[in-house]
Amino acid sequence: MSIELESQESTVALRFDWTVEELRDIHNLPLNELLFEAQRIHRMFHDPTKIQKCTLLSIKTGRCPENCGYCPQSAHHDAEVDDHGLLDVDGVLAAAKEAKEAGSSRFCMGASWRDAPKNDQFDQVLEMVRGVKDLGMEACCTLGMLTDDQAKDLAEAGLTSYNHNLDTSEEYYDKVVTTRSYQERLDTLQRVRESGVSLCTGGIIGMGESIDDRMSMLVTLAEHDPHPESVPINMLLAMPGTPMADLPPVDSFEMVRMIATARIAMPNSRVRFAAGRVELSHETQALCFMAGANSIFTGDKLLTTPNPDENQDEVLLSKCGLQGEA
Ligand code: SAM
Ligand code: DTB
Ligand code: SF4
Repeated sequence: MSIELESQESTVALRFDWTVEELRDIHNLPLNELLFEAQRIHRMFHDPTKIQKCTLLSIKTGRCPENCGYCPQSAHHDAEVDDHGLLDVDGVLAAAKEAKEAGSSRFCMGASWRDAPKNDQFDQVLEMVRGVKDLGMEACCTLGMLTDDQAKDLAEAGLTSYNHNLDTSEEYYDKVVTTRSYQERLDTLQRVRESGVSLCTGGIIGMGESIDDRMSMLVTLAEHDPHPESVPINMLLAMPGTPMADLPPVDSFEMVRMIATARIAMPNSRVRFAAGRVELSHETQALCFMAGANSIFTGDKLLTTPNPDENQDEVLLSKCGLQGEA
């Protein structure tokens, strides 16, 4: 199945039936060929001088009942995070305003829940979403699994996008987390889609998975029709106290290849270079932008871990001649 989309330069088929073999062949192209193809596709759908700046805030941190092997917030591991319950609405909106003043166009609120709560805490989250929208920013949440009704309520509050990552391939999933199934993840994505909120879903590289696992995850992401509005690609931050603490760092060229392959598989999605920039040189990050990443998290912190500081990011974007989206 494919759809021909007109663009200014030519047409390209948006495909929902990629195979692991096809994506592996793309992923393993000589680097110049891969980057050229990714850039060719990128420019058909996106302004190559623009980048989306998103700011994250952990609105509820730690003590999560899930056992995701990468995550410092899981109650199953001994990682140190500053646990706190749901932040109050005013504090969250003050942080959103600050992010906007620093040039961010999207505010993403993350909570360490297995599923979004069904009490007044959920009403407070809805109020946060409305408040962020009133500031003129895009609002994104990541709260764990949702019911149909919760997805509808978030849509009514004006939520722009819901983040819910597949994290890895279906085949590798039980090496990463066993307290929930891949199908549960897909079901929440389906509910979000039916509510009319756009999907933000991607994954992590560097958890011991194979290249084929990464390609398999991209195949599943790209089976969504339309493709997810945004696709975050994270490099594992191997956090002390988690079962993945001792995994070797992923080679940065693998991140470049992963981003380029995601760009080619899902041409009009935003590909976000999410966690992991803090480890990389400006040159490597520039290669990731060339490979088709057109969204980043800015601000000094991701959820619980450091992000490059804002001055450094300003230098990076200015060296690359990239401007934040309005
Ligand atoms: N509890 C919700 C959930 O799991 O959907 C939302 C928050 S959760 C922290 C959001 C995403 O952050 C995860 O799906 C994972 O992809 C990413 N993440 C968490 N810890 C990470 C780490 N150590 N390195 C890279 N990415 C990480
Ligand atoms: C995503 O894909 N990455 C972000 C966001 N979506 C929620 C989170 C990264 C978290 C990194 C570890 C931390 O700071 O706790
Ligand atoms: Fe909980 Fe989300 Fe961390 Fe998994 S990734 S342990 S669900 S906060």
